[in-house]
Amino acid sequence: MAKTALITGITGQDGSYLTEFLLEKGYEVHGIKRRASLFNTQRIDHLYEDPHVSNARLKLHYGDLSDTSNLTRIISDIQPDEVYNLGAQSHVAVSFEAPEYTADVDAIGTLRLLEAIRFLGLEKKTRFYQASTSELYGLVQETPQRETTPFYPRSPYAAAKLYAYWITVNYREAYDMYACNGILFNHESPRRGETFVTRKITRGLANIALGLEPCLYMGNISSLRDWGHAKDYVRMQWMMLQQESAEDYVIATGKQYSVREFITWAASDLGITLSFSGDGVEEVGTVEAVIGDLAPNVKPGDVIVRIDPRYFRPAEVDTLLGDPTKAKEKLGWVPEITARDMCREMVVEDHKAARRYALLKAHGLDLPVSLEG
Ligand code: NDP
Ligand code: GDR
Repeated sequence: MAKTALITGITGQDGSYLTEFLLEKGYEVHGIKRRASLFNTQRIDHLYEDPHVSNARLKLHYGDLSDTSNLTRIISDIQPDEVYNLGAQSHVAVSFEAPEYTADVDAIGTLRLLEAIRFLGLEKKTRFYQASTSELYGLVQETPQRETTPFYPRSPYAAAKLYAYWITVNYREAYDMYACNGILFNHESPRRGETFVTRKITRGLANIALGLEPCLYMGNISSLRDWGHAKDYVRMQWMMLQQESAEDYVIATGKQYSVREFITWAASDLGITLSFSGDGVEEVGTVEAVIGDLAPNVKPGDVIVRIDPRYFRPAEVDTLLGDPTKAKEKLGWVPEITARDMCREMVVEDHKAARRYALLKAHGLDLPVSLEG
């Protein structure tokens, strides 16, 4: 019998890669999507089969992590073997603007799912994965961060995820549920949301290269992150649910780079040599040289990166570096894609998109490029 999985957040970056992965493993995959006024399933459209086909293995349900009865009904109907709770208001900066909503969805939403599983008597059948985060470490107490490093959340998002982390541990201990936390460090891909820093950079610089945007406006570019590829990380989410006992794992690469370095990589993938000068909000990125034909609209001397304090956060997480030793030793997991290669892949995809857009523009179809960051 094929296993059945339920994924919250199926329309997001990780949801789409996990769906691909589970379908390939033969699972029947159910996903919860939110009702939106525009289509929001672009990341999984390539996987979606005509629902009128009787053996379709991907099924979508309308729902929301803020809606208890809806979650309970979906879980009751599906009786899943595995639940992956990836749904969240996942943007740290946005959580300062919408703290209560973030707490409701990211913290209480997790409780709603766990309680639905328990209430329906599925606590011995259904395995539960919680998308925990390196943001829990916030103001870091130890470097590198591992499973035993104390938490110190620095945002409403991280505080909400702290509750979700502990309620998952609590349901494991109180009800003997197979429930575990993946403490995942930042992971990216060409499917990353456009307002997270890596994608903002690759998309912004590709647009600048083709004359669609004048300049990239950034926040704290000294910030240090441990970036991996989402494809490597969803494999680990599944592995965590296939063990004899439920445990929590740090998933990271063990390597750290600054946002400034990532900008330099992305520029270089477009043939642009960039140098940074100035301090604080006065810092700028200036073009030194351009080689090749990927950036016809950029020339030496152009300032294409500036700092805009609006992207600074009320409380910042300056540095994160994970220690994935436990995942390597216990599960044999090793990340296969480096941050540098991932950056290249993202630039290639965003440059393709920018070229398509520039072509439309050249033919009089001038759609607005969103400059939101
Ligand atoms: P995304 O922001 O790409 O996706 C979030 C998903 O959650 C989307 O499908 C979104 O739907 C859905 N969602 C948002 N609000 C609700 C709600 N109220 N009810 C139901 N679904 C909702 O995130 P990622 O794929 O990058 O991350 C997946 C999970 O992993 C998140 O929980 C995130 O916090 C966590 N995480 C991510 C890391 C990363 O670096 N990517 C690292 C560590 C943890 P819609 O498409 O309609 O917006
Ligand atoms: P993060 O990711 O906050 O770590 O959360 P993000 O890519 O948003 O920021 C990383 C770092 O870059 C700095 N930064 C900027 N960030 C954004 N978004 N835009 C900017 O213009 C900018 N300039 C500098 C940030 O200040 C920060 O230090 C992500 C999310 O996916 C969470 O859901 C997840 O839990 C964590 O990663 C691990």
